[in-house]
Amino acid sequence: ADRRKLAAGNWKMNGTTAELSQIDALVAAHGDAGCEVLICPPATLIAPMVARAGGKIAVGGQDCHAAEKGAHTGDISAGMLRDAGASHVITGHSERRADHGESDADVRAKTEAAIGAGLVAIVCVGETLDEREGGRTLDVIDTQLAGSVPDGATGDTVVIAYEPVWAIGTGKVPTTEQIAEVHAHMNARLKERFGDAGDAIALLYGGSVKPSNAAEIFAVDKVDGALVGGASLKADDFGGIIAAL
Ligand code: G2H
Repeated sequence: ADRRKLAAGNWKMNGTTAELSQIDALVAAHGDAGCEVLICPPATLIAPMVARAGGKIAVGGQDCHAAEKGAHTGDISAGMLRDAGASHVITGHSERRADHGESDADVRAKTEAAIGAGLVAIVCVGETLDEREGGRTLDVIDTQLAGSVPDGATGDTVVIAYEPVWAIGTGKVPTTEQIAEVHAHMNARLKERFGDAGDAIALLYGGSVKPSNAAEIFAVDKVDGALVGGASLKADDFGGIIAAL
């Protein structure tokens, strides 16, 4: 199946209105890139970023609540993200799993809510260093995929990001063989469960992607793009990654 190519930036808890100017440079240089370009800023910047991007770059959330609305102080629903102009939302990022104790069931509920609201969910999975060294990487990926990805997922509703926890913000990057092994495994599992629709689910790699290693990573079979943290904060760096895809 044809899988979409996506360069996604995850600003995490970085950025104020002053940093919205990064969008102008990205739009100017890469608004017509041959891949989808997405930035997931803090929720406070979604609406102004949508306005500034003028449809040239997609904007997404970093998390959503599983419920549509109600007494959940501080939380934001998928429908609210959509209302603010978002087209995507990240679910199950390892920082949410670790900092907020999100389980696979939580991530699945959030992902269902996201799809229900018309958003594309970028579901994150990945092993810790202990799990990799214990030879449990593929088992962990299987458990997270089975638990976090809802029934009925398709290439239009879900993207999977493989982010080895030990490679996030550390500068450590897996070998291309390690990335290839996990991506081939994920594609096979998704095909098993969802058939052709599963084969169409795009697979991103995330964890210390930068302009200098992007081309090598994008050359790996079944790597359809990247989820980029630190290097997405500067338009020059993110532009270099987009150009490599
Ligand atoms: C992994 C990634 C973005 P970084 O979390 O989701 O961050 O590129 O800074 O390692």
